Amino acid sequence: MERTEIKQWSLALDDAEQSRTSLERITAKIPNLDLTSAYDIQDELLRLRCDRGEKIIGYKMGLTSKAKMEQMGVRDPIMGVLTDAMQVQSSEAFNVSTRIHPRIEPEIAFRTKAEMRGVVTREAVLANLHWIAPALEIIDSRYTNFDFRLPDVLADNCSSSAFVLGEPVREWKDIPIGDLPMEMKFAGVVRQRGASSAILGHPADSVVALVGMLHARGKTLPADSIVLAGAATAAVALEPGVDVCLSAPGFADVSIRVATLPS
Ligand code: OOG
Ligand code: MG
Repeated sequence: MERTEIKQWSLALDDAEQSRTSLERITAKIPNLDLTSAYDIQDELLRLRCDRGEKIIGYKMGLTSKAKMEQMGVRDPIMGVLTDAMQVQSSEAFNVSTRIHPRIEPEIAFRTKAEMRGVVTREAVLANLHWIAPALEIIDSRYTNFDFRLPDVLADNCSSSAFVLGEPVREWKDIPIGDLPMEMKFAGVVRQRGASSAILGHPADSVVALVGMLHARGKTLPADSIVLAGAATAAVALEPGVDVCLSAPGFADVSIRVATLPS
């Protein structure tokens, strides 16, 4: 794809996000959009955000569980970039009207220590962590009806929108990270129930996959990155006024207050 076209699509996606107006997936117009161009659009999109002062603080993996692959109809894991502007504090209210059609999903977050590159093992990932925390990710596709193919979602920075981290745990050796029950509640009622094993068999393997995917693009995972491993269950649409909470044994509950629409 031509440089000017890469720029145009990144501007269109950025504008969709800022104006909260969805657009038709790119592949409806360009059915053979290749993955390299898709990642180039993602890179350009991040450049626009960084030009506005945002800082890259980590990465997210997506479509790493069967539940998500089935929900979205895309069967390949994807990676996107997290910026500081996407992080929401549990104490703040999240206003749904600042997004197009936000959904929420239960995740595990890692904070890595040293830079990682190339082929790494699960053990190497687990030995290179500052902490592990439960997390809620709010995704918001810039495509109408969340209708996308693999290249579209990559171009759209994998529907990244916001995330809230739970209390980090530094001494996690006694917590079964690889098979952790996870429950996402809406106003106290369980809406999704799953386990961290749904995330590529073990959520640390999602970091392994991320480092491999970055390597394939000539990149490394920087030191001190936050990584969201991918949702353990399908995502659920946020509802104004309905608070969402994620419980996982060994961790404090993490919740997000969802504000009602402004008048
Ligand atoms: C793509 C983002 C997927 C996950 O955890 O699987 C994702 C989407 O569902 O719109 O973040
Ligand atoms: Mg996710």
